[in-house]
Amino acid sequence: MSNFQLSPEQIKSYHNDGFIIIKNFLQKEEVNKLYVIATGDDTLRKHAFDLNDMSGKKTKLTLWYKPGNDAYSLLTRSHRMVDSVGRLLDGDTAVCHFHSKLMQKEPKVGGAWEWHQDYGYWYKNEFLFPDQMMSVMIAITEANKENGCLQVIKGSHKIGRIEHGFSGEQVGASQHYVDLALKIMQHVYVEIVPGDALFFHSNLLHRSEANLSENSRWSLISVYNRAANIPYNEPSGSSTVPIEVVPDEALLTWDTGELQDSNNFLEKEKDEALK
Ligand SMILES: O=C(O)CCC(=O)C(=O)O
Repeated sequence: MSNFQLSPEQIKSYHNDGFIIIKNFLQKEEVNKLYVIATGDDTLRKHAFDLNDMSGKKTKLTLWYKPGNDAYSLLTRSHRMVDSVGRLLDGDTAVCHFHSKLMQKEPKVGGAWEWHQDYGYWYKNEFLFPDQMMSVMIAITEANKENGCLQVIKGSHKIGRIEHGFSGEQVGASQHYVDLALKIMQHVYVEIVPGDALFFHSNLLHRSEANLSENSRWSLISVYNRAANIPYNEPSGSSTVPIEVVPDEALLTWDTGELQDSNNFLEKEKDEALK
């Protein structure tokens, strides 16, 4: 999708609902290239860790802070991503990359995520402005109800930050508030196909169920922040470094490949912060 630009209606939907889905955000060849690189990527595998859900099922993920010239980062740094995020975030300082993660929800074993707001995690990093933070999920494989696609509560970002407590190795939002939200707001299953993108606000309530299907559910989630939204308790430093934007064609035309150790990975055993 060359020269992509969000429409005023899409921007309005994001503010009303807390999310937008952009179909075919990536071309088929782009998502195929990402899939081929991701499934053979030794660095990705080396830095992957498991996160237990409440029932002990494991979700595998690899998280890095520093975008480089690997295939995932060329997408994260692409004009269409950074420009879209810049149109959705509050504020006017530079768009920065906080972190990206490759979610590897494997058949039969891939675990669930409890209802949470991402800002439920990031609040403890002492970011002050949730409207200046958001995530973009890119489907690398199909995501549907059977393999544990993301679920969201439409409009729940307007509630503001909800209290979070520990839930297994994850952080979960107060069930009482989730139940109240579900009384009046729509529960949406985000069923998407490879190349589709979901842009969502840091306070949008979301969850996913375990992957009980025969198929993997892989996705790339990149998190963005405004340069002025300084985290006072976040050691990586990445979230206030302006992104060096690359053209949309870079993913297909540049000589690119796997992640590098220089991407600065989160190692679960060394670091308590999971996001
Ligand atoms: O990929 C999923 O199933 C859920 C991921 C998620 O909720 C998150 O990373 O905040």
